[in-house]
Amino acid sequence: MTRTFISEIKGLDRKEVILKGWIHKIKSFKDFAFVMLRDKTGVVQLIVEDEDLLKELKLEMSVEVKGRVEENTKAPGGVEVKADKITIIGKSYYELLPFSINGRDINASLEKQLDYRTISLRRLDRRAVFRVQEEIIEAFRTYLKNNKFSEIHTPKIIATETEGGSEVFTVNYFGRRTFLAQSPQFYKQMMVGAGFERVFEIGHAYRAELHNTWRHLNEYVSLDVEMGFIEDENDLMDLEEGFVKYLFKHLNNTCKKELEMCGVNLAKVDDIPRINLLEAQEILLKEYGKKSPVGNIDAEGEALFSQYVKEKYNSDFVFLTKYPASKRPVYTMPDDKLEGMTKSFDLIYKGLEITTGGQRIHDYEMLKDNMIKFGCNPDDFDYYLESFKYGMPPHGGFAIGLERITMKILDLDNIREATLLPRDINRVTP
Ligand code: AMO
Repeated sequence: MTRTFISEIKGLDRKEVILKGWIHKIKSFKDFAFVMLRDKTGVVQLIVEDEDLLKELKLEMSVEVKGRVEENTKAPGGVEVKADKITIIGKSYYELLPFSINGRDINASLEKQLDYRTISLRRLDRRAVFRVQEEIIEAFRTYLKNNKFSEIHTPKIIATETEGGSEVFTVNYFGRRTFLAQSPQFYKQMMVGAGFERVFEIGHAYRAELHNTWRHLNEYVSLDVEMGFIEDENDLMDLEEGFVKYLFKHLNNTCKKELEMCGVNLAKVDDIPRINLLEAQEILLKEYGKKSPVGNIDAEGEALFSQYVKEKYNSDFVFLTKYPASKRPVYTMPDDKLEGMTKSFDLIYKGLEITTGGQRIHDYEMLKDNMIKFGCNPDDFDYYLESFKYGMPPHGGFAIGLERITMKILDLDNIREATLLPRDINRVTP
């Protein structure tokens, strides 16, 4: 007899089954007990009468159950299993669980939940976050493959920084100073030029952020896209808007139970407003008296502006466009109509930046000149620049932070809740 998953027992009335899983809850009565058994697909009620066995059972042990399925409208989910034999196959060695796995609330700090990550993930509501995250990735991959994108995997140990700034980890590579990739930026562009035309990557990115905030990690998953032969950055915003629409439909189809568990209702996404950064700054000043830093909007401004967009356009999303060249990396394409600005954008979702993107400089001479203007030595980037000598097409792309979009979709308060095993300034274990 092979193992049956809990999700498969409905409809097997009176059949013998073998189930495997963890002891989720025990409710004892005079002559028997209801033992809730949990596996990756759900929870089912077992009826256990063997008193000696019941004395041995402890929450979270793993067990194998041989029993008979009984459909019963009074049982949770309309089905239960009369257990004939339960074998303990994974013993427990704890005295007290660190927190509740079967209760409505966990009643433990986020730090404690992360310290005991494999235990907190046993909670259905904590694991639901990662079921949703898995489907975000699935949707990203399917949507892009349907649009002729190829999946690539690029190195995370790299010779030069790609995003500028000081947020870069160094790696001692056989005595040579190298870096952990802040993003696959250069390689995704190079692969467009190598003939793939349209590429995407789902991979880790590293940022040596010195601060501990609700929205920053030191290692995060970047959903990267790069597309050749574009007209301008609007093609990229069209692509991302199409993805978000597809994603919400996909999640409503595949994660109904998990969204419900997290108390989330995902409304259909309409067209996303595209607003020039300077205009957004003026609106912030006029409507909220909020001053913005030169060429940017800070976290408070992002939250206020989202509020404005929600009221005016009934949208949780907004593209901010045309950031100044001084605030964007060296590879960003300047805007030919707006002096000092670039063909770039951010996507803000419920008050948080979840994406940066834009058109890139594809002309070899122009890119080399821009590097000099930015104070970089083009020789350090020869491996990157080389690919621009052979007819690099106009191109651009964007990157979505996986944990950020997961956090916002599920209305979580801290990015670590949407990270399986977070790396932050204080944490490198588990
Ligand atoms: P950027 O640096 O803005 O752009 O990063 C893109 C997106 O990645 C996420 N992100 C982070 N998430 C968690 N913790 C962090 N420390 C962190 N840093 C960034 C955010 C952000 O919007 N190469 C460009 C993208 C491109 O133009 O294609 C880049 O990396 O969601």
